[in-house]
This record gives sequence, C-alpha cells and structure tokens, in this order.
Amino acid sequence: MMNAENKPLPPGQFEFPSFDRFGLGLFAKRFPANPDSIAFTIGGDVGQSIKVGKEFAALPRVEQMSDFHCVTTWSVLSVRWSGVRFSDFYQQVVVPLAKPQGGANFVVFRGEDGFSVSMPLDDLMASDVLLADSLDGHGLGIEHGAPLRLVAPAHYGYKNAKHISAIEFWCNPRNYRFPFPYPKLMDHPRGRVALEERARFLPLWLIRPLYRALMPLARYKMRKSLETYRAKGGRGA
Ligand SMILES: Nc1nc2c(c(=O)[nH]1)N[C@H]1C(S)=C(S)[C@@H](COP(=O)(O)O)O[C@H]1N2
Ligand SMILES: [Mo]
Repeated sequence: MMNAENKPLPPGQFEFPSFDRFGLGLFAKRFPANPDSIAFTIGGDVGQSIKVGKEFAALPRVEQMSDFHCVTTWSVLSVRWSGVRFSDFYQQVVVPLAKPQGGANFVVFRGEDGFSVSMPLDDLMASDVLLADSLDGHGLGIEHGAPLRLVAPAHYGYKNAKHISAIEFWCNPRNYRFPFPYPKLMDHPRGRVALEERARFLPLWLIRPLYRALMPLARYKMRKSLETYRAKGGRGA
C-alpha cells in the first residue's frame, strides 16, 4: 500500500477506504454549540489570556495534502486540508498578544465536546502542522471538527484535536490530565506515527490488536451519534 509520496504506510497501519468521523466514545454525542464561527481562548501560563475570533482570518493561509493515521491502526491517504500553520499562529498571535511565559512549552488543546489532548510546542512548530478550518475545499463539517481543528500528520489522530475551544501553554505538564476515565497509559506524550508511539509502556504486540479490535465499535458509535444529531437538525451537520 502506497501513500501520496509513494512511501509505504507507517508501521502497524492499514489503509481505510473512507475518512469517517472518529473519536473517543465518551465524546461521540457532544457537538459544538456554534460550529460556524471560530472562537477559542488562549490561556495557561501566559501574560494575558485572550479570545481569538476574527484575528484568525487575517493569518496567512496554506493548503496541504497529508495522510491521516489513527492510533487504532486505520489510515486515510492524501487528505486535502487548508488553514493556518500553527507556527504562524504562534508567532503572529500567541507570542505578541498572549505573551507566554518562558518555558511554557507544554500545549493543551481543549475541544468543545470535552475532549482534550497535549502536545509539546516543538512538535507543533513543524511546517505541516495546521489549525485547519477546511477539508477538500469546503468548511470542515461537524464530523471533522468544525469550526477549527488541529492537523498534525506526523502524529496519531488523537493528537489532532477537533472543535477547538481553548489552547493553553503551560510550564508544568501537571496542569493537564487526559480526559477521565480514559487511562493515562493511552496518552503518549509525543504520539509520533513514524516511531509508533501509540501509548505509554504498553507493548505494541498488545496495543495493535487491542486497538484494532476496538475500532469498529468506536466507528459505529461515532456514526450513530452523528446520524442522531443530523436527524434532530443539529447545527453545521
Ligand atoms: N474534540 C475531539 N477531537 C478529537 C477526537 C474527539 O473525540 N474529540 N478524537 C480524536 C481521534 S482518536 C481521531 S482518530 C481523530 C479523528 O478525526 P476525524 O473525526 O476527522 O476522522 O480526531 C481526534 N480528535
Ligand atoms: Mo484515533
């Protein structure tokens, strides 16, 4: 199986034919109240907590094709995103307006559905990491994280937070914990796909088949919740 750059898939991944809504079951039924407009806060160890909305539209835009790899072993190849490079956002908005403290390099993303995840700032500064508001030339859509999501192709899907409502910059990682009741073991501090950083401590011979077995149920839950949301006329659906 080859991807866009004609390279083999990363270790332990298989190609899935469609790009579907996916996520942790706990958040399946929760949708953002306002998927049409970008509005999130910047907080943590910063000089000034701020709200970001219209400022986002002024940032330079990029489009990219990248592969998407979920930790449960499915991959979708050549997904076309557009949005703003995280590094541009950091340099042009976070640094001048929020003034993060020196050493505030532990970044937490919170989604409006209650999901949250952390990433090291260094990993986010890669040029292929986007705050994306568009997929395949259209607005993101509720299933893929409207109004704004992270796209970090070198990192497993769960590091790619959807429905972003807050981005926090902390000095001390203890200001964050992976969403309860999911075990911390599931949350690798880096989550790099090429190095198969799927989880903390758990061996790959265990985690690969376990996640692969759990995947269909998660997929089903996410699809059913989306169908219910749409049937009720949910916003952005
Ligand atoms: N807010 C939020 N972001 C999330 C999740 C979630 O449940 N809630 N699931 C993560 C996981 S495990 C994956 S694989 C991707 C799935 O992205 P998709 O729904 O666009 O396929 O979103 C990630 N970001
Ligand atoms: Mo995932």
